[in-house]
Amino acid sequence: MSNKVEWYLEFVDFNYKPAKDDLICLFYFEPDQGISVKEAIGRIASESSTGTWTTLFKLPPRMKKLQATAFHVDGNYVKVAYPLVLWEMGNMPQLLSGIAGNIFGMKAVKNLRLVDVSFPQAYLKHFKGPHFGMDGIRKMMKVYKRPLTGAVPKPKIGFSALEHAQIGFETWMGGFDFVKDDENLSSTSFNKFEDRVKLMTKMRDKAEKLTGERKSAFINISAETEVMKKRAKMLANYGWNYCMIDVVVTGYSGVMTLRDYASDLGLAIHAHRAMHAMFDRNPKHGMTMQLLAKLMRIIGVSQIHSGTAVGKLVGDKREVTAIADVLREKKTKALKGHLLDQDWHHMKSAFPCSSGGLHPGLIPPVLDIYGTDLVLLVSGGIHGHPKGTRAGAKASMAAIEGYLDGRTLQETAKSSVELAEALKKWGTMKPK
Ligand code: CAP
Ligand code: MG
Repeated sequence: MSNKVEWYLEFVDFNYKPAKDDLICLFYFEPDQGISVKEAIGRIASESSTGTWTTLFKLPPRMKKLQATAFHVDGNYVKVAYPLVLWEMGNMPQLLSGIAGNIFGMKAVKNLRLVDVSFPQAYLKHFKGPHFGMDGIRKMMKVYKRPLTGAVPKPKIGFSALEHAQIGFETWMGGFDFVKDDENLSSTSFNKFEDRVKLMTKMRDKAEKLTGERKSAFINISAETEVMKKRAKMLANYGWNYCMIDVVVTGYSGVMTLRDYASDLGLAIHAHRAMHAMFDRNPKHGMTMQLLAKLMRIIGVSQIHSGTAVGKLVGDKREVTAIADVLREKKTKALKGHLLDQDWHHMKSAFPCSSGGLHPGLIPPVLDIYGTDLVLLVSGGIHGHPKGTRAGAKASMAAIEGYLDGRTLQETAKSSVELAEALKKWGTMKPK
């Protein structure tokens, strides 16, 4: 037996040519003091695939075929190829236990960030992706040329089910398509899920009758998986076409189960990303938001929060654009340090959802970034309107219409009192 203790360098090969079915990961890494680049990337490839910290007494014969290979380094970025056979098909948690697992706690790396993953068709084909796609959702809502619009009743939690539904009614009557539950509203003593669904149904029917438009809601079913199924069933029974899930906190398995369950009931899935900033905010460590969005498109949500670049929460224009790309395109093009090439094959598109600190004055810059294929949520920015929710929604709809007609906010405000009042209160301020 040799005296060799470590075998990390066996996981590095700069001449390696990835196979067509390899899964490629792009990491940002910073070796700890005293650790060379080669040692660091060897550890990343090793610990995320087949290796451990030391050489072993006995190895089964297939090890070479299973191991990952760090094959390309560019500054602090490394690409690692993983053979398909390492992975269980259709099992997203297993994949993340490898590529997003132990390696993030290794002492040998000071910082490590999983930037993107390029999935081969052979892996993707075991997932269904979104059930409706952006076209399907537009058809369902009968909204074709403008962004879909929605709002969360604010304060975010505190209303009774009836008060909530009344605010919802005002939101719909102002011209919005959707009313959204807030991420921390599920079923509380003062606003029970069942009561909310029943009252929202009544208000929705009334609003649809009065406006002649399709109205819907993202009602939050987040809970234990069996409870989510029950809640989704109830939504379908009451004629809803959407459910909402806090996808990070309910977890990949829960979302995977609900993807099929909700689709069978005819429900689209609105994915809220609460908790994402715990792992995607530090640009040097964790995992990127564009990758979370990608994983959620693969599993099959219909839309996911993607940031505003100008609102109250983190996420700059580059990130927002990358997220929109991985959700909407048929092929995502590589972007240095941000994205890898991705062909989406059979998978339908999903909507990005821009939300957080928006008001009518910020609608033009958001649409400049996203174009019209998005779900736009303006919440505090309608309920804080000097004349109330309905006027706030009208102001936002006017801002959108004006933008699409090529008018400035000021020009549009001449024919919309509601927009004029909104601009008087907020102008184009960017909240913090
Ligand atoms: C927006 C929101 C959303 C955030 C989530 C909130 O309300 O309801 O949860 O948009 O962030 O509670 O902040 P406002 P993100 O429009 O009143 O800010 O979309 O970035 O995931
Ligand atoms: Mg919220």
